[in-house]
Amino acid sequence: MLGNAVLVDHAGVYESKGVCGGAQLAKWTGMMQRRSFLQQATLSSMALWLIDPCDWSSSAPSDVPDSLYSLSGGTELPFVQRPWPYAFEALEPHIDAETMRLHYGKHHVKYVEEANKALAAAGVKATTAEELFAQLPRGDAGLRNNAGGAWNHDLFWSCMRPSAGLAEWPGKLTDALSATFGSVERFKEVFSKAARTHFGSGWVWLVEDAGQLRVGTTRDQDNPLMPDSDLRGRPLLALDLWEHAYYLHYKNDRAGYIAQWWNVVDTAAIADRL
Ligand code: MN3
Repeated sequence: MLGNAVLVDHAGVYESKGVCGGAQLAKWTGMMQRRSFLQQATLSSMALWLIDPCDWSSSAPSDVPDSLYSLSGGTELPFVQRPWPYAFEALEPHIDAETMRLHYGKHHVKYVEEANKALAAAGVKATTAEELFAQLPRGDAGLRNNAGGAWNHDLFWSCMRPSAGLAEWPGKLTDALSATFGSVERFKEVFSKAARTHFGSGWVWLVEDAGQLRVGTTRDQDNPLMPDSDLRGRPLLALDLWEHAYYLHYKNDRAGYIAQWWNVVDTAAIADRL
């Protein structure tokens, strides 16, 4: 299915053409005249998705089968890479377009392909993400890393949205983070420090575990749904700490990447997972 995705926000209007085709790269065009028209139409300054058949937060495109990405979602294997929902340039300057093209179009594609091959070869069946990761043997590194890579990146994409950082943090998320960490700012400090100090490749997470929010990291493509990972819980927010996620733009400045990433974090998506 092809379609146009239009995002209206503080910064203007992004129009993506053909992004739902998956292989086609979206083209970003700033359309200030249209922005002005839409603003005059008394649309909120909050980000709004319009005419967007690819919006992950609403209904999925009808020709994309459910895959095992949702938590306890009753979906099934194989993994299917969901269409990229907006222009790759739309996360700039915080996340550059070339990094996104490679990350989504090469790295994630490969994880999905290899995960499906390995899962089929091993005869693994699962109907939820929890069920899948609960049964992956630690000894099968290929299976574990590729299935983790397929799933983790899908969550990562859904944690970001153009200009998301301009929106206020949802009240229930603010309350939950404040109850655990003291404040949203303190949570961001804890999360960022964990990300900066993680050695080597991996991920940093905000998880919910038995009613408690927790921040921690995992190695390689491990995730908190794996029983023997370094962090356990239900993932609410994920940040990719592999160098391929930032090296083209930030080089060795992981701290800079982490600091800028907050500008594209979709806090409404985190709140939805609470
Ligand atoms: Mn990655």
